[in-house]
Amino acid sequence: MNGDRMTDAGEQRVSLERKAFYNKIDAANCTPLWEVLHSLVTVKPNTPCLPYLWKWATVWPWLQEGGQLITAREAERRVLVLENPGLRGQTRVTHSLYAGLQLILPGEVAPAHRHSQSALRFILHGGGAYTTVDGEKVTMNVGDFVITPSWTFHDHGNLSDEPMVWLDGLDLPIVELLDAQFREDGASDMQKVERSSGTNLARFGNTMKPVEYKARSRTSPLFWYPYERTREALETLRDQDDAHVCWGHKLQYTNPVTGDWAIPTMGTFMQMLPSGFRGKPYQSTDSTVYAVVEGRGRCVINGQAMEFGPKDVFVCPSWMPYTLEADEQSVLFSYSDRPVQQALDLWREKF
Ligand code: GTQ
Repeated sequence: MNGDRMTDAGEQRVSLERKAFYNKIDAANCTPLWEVLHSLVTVKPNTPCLPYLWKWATVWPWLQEGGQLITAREAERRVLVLENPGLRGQTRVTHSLYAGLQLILPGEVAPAHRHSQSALRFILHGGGAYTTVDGEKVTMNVGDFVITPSWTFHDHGNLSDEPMVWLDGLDLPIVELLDAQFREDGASDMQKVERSSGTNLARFGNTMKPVEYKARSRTSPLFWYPYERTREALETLRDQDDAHVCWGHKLQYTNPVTGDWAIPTMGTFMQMLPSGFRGKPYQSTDSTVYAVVEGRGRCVINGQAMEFGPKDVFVCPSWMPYTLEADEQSVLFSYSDRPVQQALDLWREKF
């Protein structure tokens, strides 16, 4: 034999010997690393996640149809899950995150429960529904970002006369990966309301905090970020600053007390792309879910253009370069697992 080179017969013999060895160790739940090493430790992210865009015009009739088939109370949460085409059957929009569109019809209640998963709500359609988080009730309107921190009781209801739809973002796959799931039903469908809309904003929404405040978790104690304020900030930045070549004007939501992420597992952002904006290619290791608040444009990724308009949701997978373009001034909400990756020194970006 000369180095690694073998005769055909020699190769066949080695291959049979190895197979026999693999079979033998397989019986005791052992397996050879060398057969899988390069698919495990890859040169760059090898995500099964694919780019995809859900048009509001497509899903809105289905949400309404779902509304005829089951009540919010019976469903507990009446949600159309946005499942990534590369991850079908896994109830997730990226490898690490969940997304769904939740419908609440006038007069309906989604009963109180709590779970260790954190949730974000981003309001896409309608107004006047509420969510109560640990006894604090907030009314939600289009463009508002609302947090349900881990292990807080929450029930949702709609006292308005129009259907309401919001995007649910949860860290379900992350909590599943860590086998740290817990859930509990509330004692009654609706929690007793101790404080209402406005109180939360007054306590934490003015770069101040009550002197007696003691943090109970890393999640922001401010859990209602009204669109009005976010939009006003973005308009001022648009008028004052140059747009970033990739992302225009982009803000990240923070815990106002610590300055850290609003939710420890999910980074949340809002950005404005000026009319006519043509972004440069951008890539990062955090697969990102975008929801369109206003405007029209496209996300070009993998040689394809995902044309977006109001209330559409689209996803950009890890490390795939993409560009954002706006034909009209556009406002995009987004979320990703960036806080987790940064906490573990894993996050990278390139542009
Ligand atoms: O509103 O509590 O889309 O528990 C998925 C799981 C929403 C919620 C979802 C949930 C909720």
